[in-house]
Amino acid sequence: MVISVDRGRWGCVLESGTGQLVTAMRARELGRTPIVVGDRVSVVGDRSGQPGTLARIVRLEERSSVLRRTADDTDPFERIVVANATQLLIVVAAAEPTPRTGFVERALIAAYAGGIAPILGVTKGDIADASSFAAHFAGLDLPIVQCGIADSLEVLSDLLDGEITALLGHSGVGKSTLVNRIVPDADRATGAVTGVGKGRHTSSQSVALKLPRHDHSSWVIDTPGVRSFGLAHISADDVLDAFADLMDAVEECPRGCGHLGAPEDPECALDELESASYARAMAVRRLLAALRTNEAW
Ligand SMILES: Nc1nc2c(ncn2[C@@H]2O[C@H](COP(=O)(O)OP(=O)(O)OP(=O)(O)O)[C@@H](O)[C@H]2O)c(=O)[nH]1
Ligand SMILES: [Mg+2]
Ligand SMILES: [Zn+2]
Repeated sequence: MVISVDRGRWGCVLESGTGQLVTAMRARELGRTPIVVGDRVSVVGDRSGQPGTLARIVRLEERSSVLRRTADDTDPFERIVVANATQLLIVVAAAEPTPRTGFVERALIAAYAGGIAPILGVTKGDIADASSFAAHFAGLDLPIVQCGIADSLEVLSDLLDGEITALLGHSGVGKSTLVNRIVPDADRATGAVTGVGKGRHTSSQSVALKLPRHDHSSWVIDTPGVRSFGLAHISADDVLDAFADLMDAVEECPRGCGHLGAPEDPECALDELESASYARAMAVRRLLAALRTNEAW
């Protein structure tokens, strides 16, 4: 498993034997194939992990999930943020920086479209109350956990068990601070937010860290703060795919339905749903509307 990437060097943890950490380069035959944190790879050559040794990545395994983003919504160039994550912990601060619904909506879209289960994590509950912010996302079956420095991490810890969880959020929301609490020897650098409540982009690389004292193999992936989150190439159906009940319903939609409801899509079958499915459909529609706004936030 690739746990770090830095200027043409991949840090890999071997699955066989002792879980040795080796540094590897990408074999020439792989060309410029992107290899990202979370990827499963085959490594040959010197796998001792001794200082100064360099192994070779010769094969990239098929990915079970991908979190993708583009610089903005018109950018044709997709970047894979992490591979094989099973969960996405979308981290927002109750304040400093101010939470933005648009960012969370975009992160949710990327998670659903990428086959990754989202969780909303709220930090800095000690300086502001984020309950009205979190209420925007009711209806999606989205777990919402308080995980600031003043909160117990018991609930989050249960959610992380046996999973590969990538953290995603603006700079300064407290991702690395949280990772240091979850993995006490992670030693991730953290940086105070500026006077205007913006992060300093302290973390510049993604790193996967194994959780201690968990029965099942559990990982968290700290990522650099995102500035923009473009969603080029994601369609309404990619998002609906994450919701079996909604996917069934939209089979009845007219061709080309964008599922937004009236006035754009007056005959959308999501309008016919009832109770919890209807609530979920309306929450997903709010996400789809965010996808239509065509802005990187
Ligand atoms: N009051 C308060 N401060 C917090 C909390 N969590 C983190 N901080 C502070 O917020 C600042 C930013 O934390 P980081 O962990 O560096 O944030 P990050 O999300 O990793 O930022 P980038 O690496 O830049 O993306 C630091 O000064 C932390 O001490 C919290 O729950 N409450
Ligand atoms: Mg950080
Ligand atoms: Zn429809």
